[in-house]
Amino acid sequence: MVRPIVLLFLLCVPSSFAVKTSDFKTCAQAGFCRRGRALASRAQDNASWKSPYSVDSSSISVAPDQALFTAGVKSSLYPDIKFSLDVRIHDDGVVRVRMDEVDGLRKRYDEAASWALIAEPKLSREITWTVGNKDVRAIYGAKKENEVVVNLEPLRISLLRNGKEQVVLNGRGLLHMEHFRTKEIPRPEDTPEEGLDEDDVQVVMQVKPTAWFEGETEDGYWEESFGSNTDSKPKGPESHSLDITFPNHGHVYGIPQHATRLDLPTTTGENATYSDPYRLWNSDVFEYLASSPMSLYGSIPVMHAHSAESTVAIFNAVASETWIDVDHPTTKSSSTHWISESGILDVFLMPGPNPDEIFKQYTRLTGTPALPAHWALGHHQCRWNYISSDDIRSVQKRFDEHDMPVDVFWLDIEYAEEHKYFIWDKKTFPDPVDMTRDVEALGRKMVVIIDPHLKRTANYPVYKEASDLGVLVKSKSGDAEYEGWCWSGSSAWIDFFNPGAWEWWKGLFKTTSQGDKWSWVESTENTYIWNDMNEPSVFNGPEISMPRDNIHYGGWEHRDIHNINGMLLPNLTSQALVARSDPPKRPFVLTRSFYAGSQRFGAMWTGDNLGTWDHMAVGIYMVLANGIAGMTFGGSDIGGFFGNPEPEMLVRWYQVGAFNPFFRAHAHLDTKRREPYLLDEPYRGMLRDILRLRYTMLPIWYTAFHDASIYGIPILRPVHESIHFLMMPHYVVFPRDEAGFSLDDQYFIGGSGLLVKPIVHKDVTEIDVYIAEDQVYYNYFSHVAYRGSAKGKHVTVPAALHEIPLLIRGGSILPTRERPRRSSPLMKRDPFTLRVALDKTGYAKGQLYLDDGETFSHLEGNIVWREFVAEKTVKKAKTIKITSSDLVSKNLDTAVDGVSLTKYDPLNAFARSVESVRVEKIVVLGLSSKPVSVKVEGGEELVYEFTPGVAAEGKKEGQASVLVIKDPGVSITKDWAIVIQA
Ligand code: NBV
Repeated sequence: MVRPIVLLFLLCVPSSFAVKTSDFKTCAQAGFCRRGRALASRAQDNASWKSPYSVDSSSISVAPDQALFTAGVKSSLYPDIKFSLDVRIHDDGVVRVRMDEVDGLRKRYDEAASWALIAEPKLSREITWTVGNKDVRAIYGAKKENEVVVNLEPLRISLLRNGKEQVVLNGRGLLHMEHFRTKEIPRPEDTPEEGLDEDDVQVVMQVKPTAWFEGETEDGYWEESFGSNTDSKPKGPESHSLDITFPNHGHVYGIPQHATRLDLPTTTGENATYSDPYRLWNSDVFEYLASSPMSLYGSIPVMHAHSAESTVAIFNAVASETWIDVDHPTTKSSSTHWISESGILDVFLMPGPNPDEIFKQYTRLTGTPALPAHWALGHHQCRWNYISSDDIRSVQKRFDEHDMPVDVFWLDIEYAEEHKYFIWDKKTFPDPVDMTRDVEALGRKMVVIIDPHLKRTANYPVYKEASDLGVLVKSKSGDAEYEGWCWSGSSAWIDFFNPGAWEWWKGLFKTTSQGDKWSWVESTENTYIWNDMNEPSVFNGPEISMPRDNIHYGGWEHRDIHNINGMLLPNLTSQALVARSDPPKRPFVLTRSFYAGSQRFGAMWTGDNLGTWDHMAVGIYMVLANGIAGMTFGGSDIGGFFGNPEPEMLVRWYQVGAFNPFFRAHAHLDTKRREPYLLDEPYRGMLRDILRLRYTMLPIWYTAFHDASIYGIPILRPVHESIHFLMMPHYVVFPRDEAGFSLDDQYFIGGSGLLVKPIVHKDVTEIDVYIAEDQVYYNYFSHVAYRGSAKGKHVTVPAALHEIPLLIRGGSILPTRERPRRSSPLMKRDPFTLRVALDKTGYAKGQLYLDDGETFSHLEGNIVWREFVAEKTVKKAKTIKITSSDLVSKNLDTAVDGVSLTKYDPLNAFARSVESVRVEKIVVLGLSSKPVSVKVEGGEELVYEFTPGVAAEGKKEGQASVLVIKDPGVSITKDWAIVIQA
């Protein structure tokens, strides 16, 4: 049922079913990008091109005892303009380079890093700079392997490892920081332009661009129009650009979010895949393309550069619109060019030298992904819109009737009266608290949407209070509230940069009355939040967003902060959810817009995808790219937001979703209902199996999330190397295997050893999976053993519609819970199964992390964290012993919130509460012969079944042997050993 109010707003969005590219700028339509690219092509055409920027050697100052030096920088273009440079080396080897304009006509925005970083990084005390005539340099690292060199004239900064350049800044001489200037005085014969006041014309500096470098004309300096919108650009030109070269790395990844491959295709050079640079400008792109460098909802300016020798990464902490050109001048090198509209230059160089170290370096800067509540890893059922509280009840009933597990029901914007978020539409949701209680009764939760636009009407308390507090974004005059058009009609936006908004926003989510302040008494502690439209999306704004000359707290223009604006809403909302209960519970906030550091606040999804095979595929690459940039808790709308997927596509899409960290089905208002129980057989049964599979694997997912929250390792890892439990994406897992550097359609789940290759094409019955090592991999379902090769090998894995290509890497132990339940909280006391997949030497290892799944008491040591090891005992080589022991974290420098988990009491309150939870089955794959005895050490003989392996003729693969040990009677919290005597 579509009510009239909805129809009204549907008219506001384009009606065709393909992106309207004309709604969004190309580089050529953005003045500063055009200028930046033109500068690069002038440089390319000029063999004697030399950067005009140099360090003023008389100004170099080295901080005593610290790896920090500052200097003045000059540009031969504008001798009167001063810049400052500061280069510092953190105690973990990360190098930070900052450049700003000094004593300029205005101040440049310099706070982007402060929103992304968790703390001011500590500088190394062990490094000293050597100041020479031509350069300033520092050598550091345990083996003195790293070196930073700052060449003075022209300015060029490089980071070397073992004498080889890893990253070079301004090596191509494209560095440019457009200084603030005053608009040129009009010539007497010209009519003074409207809006030009006396101040504008008093100070006249040399404003003509320096032709060889800046071009002939003032291209788009003072005002720009796009469509029907005009950007008044009161500060004039202030962009900066920088070339960042990776002379020894042929692959670059990251800079999400774009709908493209993980190994970033080129944007310049002869065979460029795309003609425009990658754009970072958080945007609500309606029906986005499945392959494009266009901006999407979130922006993380983080790039990894990789080669078989090393990995290095950069984080460019800029919040304004940024375009990035990517090229590979040779197959072994990458060159990139970053062009940003405003702000200072603030670039972090992460030396690696491998992806594992990069993740640690990056998460030390911006934080680890928050450990979500356990239920958040379950299956989420969403739709725009469930139309009433009875609709929710009946959907819940039907899931239960069909034995399909689900943890969360979601409500989109139509729950809110006139799209006044928080305020229930009582015609359709007369009893919101009762409805939520009905959902809670089965351990489930509700997620409700709260968009950032506030309907401008005095009878809406949230708007009224925000307006009274003066915490709304202002229009370009700086005085009046900005008014734009969104779902709620005439709307205003909270300025979360204003600290005055913070406590007030947190108060709104209290479920009890707060006196004269409005609070959400019609919600419960199981009402969680979805933040959409936070780019922000503004229907009548330029490029469906806010005017760049809008004013935020501190007088900053929207252009300066746009890409971080979206992260503030989930930041404050997650704090609000923590603050509403005592003891606090872990928050859940889904955000569409994000920036570096957003991983601290919750999950993201890839927005309004289409129900096409291409979109299904690109969703995987996007989740991987977001993951390596820290935003690990991600997923795409299952089924595609737009369209009506045929049953085959829907089945495949659920298979993809079940192997994404965030597993949510969602659909547009105009689509047909497609809840999994609505499908006919055999599809319905297939969907039930997939949902159940996800639930059996929740212990694996939760352990992986815990890893990520501690170590900063992405949850989806495009494939992996070492025999230890910390593993990653193909280039991360096998960093030396060139054949896998572009692989993004198969990946490992956390450190579990599970390798999955979801099917994203129609009519597939089998598929090639790449195994990068000489190791045995087992089919999760059939136990067929595939043998890889040190040179890399493709194996063929069955993939009919009901089958998911899912392999267990030899050497892994996987904990699962195999009793189907309606929701994950109902599984809390269920027993575990351990799948032991022996490697070619008869060894395997795995881990299991458990806690109460909802509070923060895990930070006080209320956890169960076990390591399982299966190995041949030294004395009796024919015995395999599977042991369970407490896992002690070995690397604690990224401990959560400063709480070290090195030691925890194995008899802590949580562990005691689950000590009766046992292992009900152990499945051992790959034993060479039938055991003569299987017993718990020091105990009775156990019941077991053994099915011998069958080697396939002429091939190295065949059916693995399977030993099933029934009910070994051991507790999941205790130490024990099971001895398998061959
Ligand atoms: O709130 C309605 C939708 C939502 O369902 C979707 O997931 C968001 O990405 N929302 C966008 C606004 C309108 C989209 C056409």
